[in-house]
Amino acid sequence: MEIVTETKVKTRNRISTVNTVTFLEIVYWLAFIFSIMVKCFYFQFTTQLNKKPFFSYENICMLVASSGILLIITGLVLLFTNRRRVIALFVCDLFLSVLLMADTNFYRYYYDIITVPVVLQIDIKLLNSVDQSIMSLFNIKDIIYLLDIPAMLAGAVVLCKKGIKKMQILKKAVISLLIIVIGLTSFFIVYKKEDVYAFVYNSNYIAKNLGVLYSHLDTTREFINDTLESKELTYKEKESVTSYFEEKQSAGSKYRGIAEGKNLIIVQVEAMQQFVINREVNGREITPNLNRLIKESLYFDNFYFQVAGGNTSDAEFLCNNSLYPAKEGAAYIRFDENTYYSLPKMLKEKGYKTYALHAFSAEFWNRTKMYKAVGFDEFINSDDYVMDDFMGWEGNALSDESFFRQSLDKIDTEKPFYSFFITLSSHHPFNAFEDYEFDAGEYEGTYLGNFIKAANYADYALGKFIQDLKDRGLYDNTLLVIYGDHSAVPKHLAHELMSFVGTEYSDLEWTKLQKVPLIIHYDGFMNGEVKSITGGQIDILPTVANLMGIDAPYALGKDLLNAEKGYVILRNGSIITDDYVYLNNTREMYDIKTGESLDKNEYKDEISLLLNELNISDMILENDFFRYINNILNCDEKIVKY
Ligand code: GP9
Ligand code: MN
Repeated sequence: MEIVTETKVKTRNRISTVNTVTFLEIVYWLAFIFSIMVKCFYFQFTTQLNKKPFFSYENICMLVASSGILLIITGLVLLFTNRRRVIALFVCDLFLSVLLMADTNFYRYYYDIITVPVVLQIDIKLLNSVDQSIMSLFNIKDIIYLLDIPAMLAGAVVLCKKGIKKMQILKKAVISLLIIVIGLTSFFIVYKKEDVYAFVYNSNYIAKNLGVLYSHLDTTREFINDTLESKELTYKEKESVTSYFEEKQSAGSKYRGIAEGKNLIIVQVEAMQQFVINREVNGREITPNLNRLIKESLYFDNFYFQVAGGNTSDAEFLCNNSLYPAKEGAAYIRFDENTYYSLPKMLKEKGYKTYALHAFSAEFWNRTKMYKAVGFDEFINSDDYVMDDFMGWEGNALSDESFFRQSLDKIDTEKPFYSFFITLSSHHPFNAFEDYEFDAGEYEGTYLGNFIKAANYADYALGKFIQDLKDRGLYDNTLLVIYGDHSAVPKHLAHELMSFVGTEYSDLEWTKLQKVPLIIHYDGFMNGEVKSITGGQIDILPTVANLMGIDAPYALGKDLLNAEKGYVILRNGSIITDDYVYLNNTREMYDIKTGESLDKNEYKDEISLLLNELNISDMILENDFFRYINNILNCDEKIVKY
């Protein structure tokens, strides 16, 4: 009798332990789903991909699609056996948390989500160079990504110790299938409603509408397709690229060759946005030297940066090749063995010596390799400079002043030359300028205030450089081009910039602020003229080529001095023209002057035509199109037919 009771008690105890463990495991799974959902939601809003009110139709769609993807992941993890499934769930939690945290920081700087090509281009050694920049992008609230990790770890340990309940294979398969089906159904209900591939692929649009998790799956699928796809263009693709260039009419030849045979100096200025030009703080000009130069130069005041995942390197790429940046990652890293039809190569054909100068590690952005492909004869980098003065970035980068001072001695000025200078001091996060002598007034101590100081310093160094050119007798026989590489103020600090320029935030106003200055100086040429045609960095090559008397038959950009209509296409598929702004993230369209909403359907054909430039550029880049062209360096050569 006693033995029977004891067995019953033992069985009851075992059942109750099993029930407790099952209960604990269910709580564990729910905690996983809840915490990842909260993190995804936080990501969508901290990046401002999605906006308040939280429960708008758009946000609910994003939420449903994200939960769908998360359920699919959960269903798949459930297929692991016993302890493995709890460990797998914890690993999943950890991986997704770290990924979302990295995405957040990456997005704050690059306005994009991390993709496989981006991960493949990370160079751990060079990460040290940007650690301050990365750290400055952290927000204390980002701790949300890590809050559950200790509890989830403790949960996994407890569950593994107590012994996970073995599940029958069939039962497990049914539950997991059910979860996956629910996940797939909720995802596809939303997916069906979205025209995610209308006009052009845009990972931000996808992330905004279907959630960051799906955006990752989508870009990874895209990467796998690209990797498996043949690198040979199909006949149809070759036809579309060749006919694009054949049909692209030269808009005219005004001012052709006015600087023929002269030297060419292009200076790409780090993070120099246009809003500091001709602006004062506390009665003092931020950029007095550039303002003075503009008065004796040709100035473009509707000139946008077009960079993507390659940031500074993309600006260089746009300028020297007149191609769009890569769809994913940096062209400098992914396509460093391509054949390019570049500005240095064109000038070399004319007997110029070509130099790229940048006082930083030669490996950064894979410049050594890429400059060879682009055709620079010499790359003068940090190894070639005496590190005698430090300013700005990370506190250990050569100052722009010293960079310019030393650079001109390294160029053979006896022969015609093209020198491409890339400055460095005014690099994000600008906190090295906190104590810099320029008084930023009410902006003192703010991010924007520090940028204003950095811009003032960059301007000071440029002023000295211009004086040096004059002293050496180079100023009057050189075509001097100065432009900024990309933005300085990230979107999450938009409020600082909006209050500085005295405008209310709107997507349209923010977009219109994404400009950089473009200054072209040539002795006596259009001095003091301001051109307001809309353009971007891709237009530098054809504009400069025309002034230097060179043909640029394979440039995707336009000659800003001959084009009739201005426009700029951004890598994310947004378009800005002289008349309107089309935002591919929101699919909204506005009259650029009045801000009035426009019906995008009325412009559908024009938008598709303009966005075709991105496809042409991608085909050229991804399939190394220029290697098909005979005699690449002979500008008069016709495109070969296939
Ligand atoms: C480093 C410099 C910075 O060489 O060009 O690049 P960024 O971080 O601005 O892309
Ligand atoms: Mn830069």
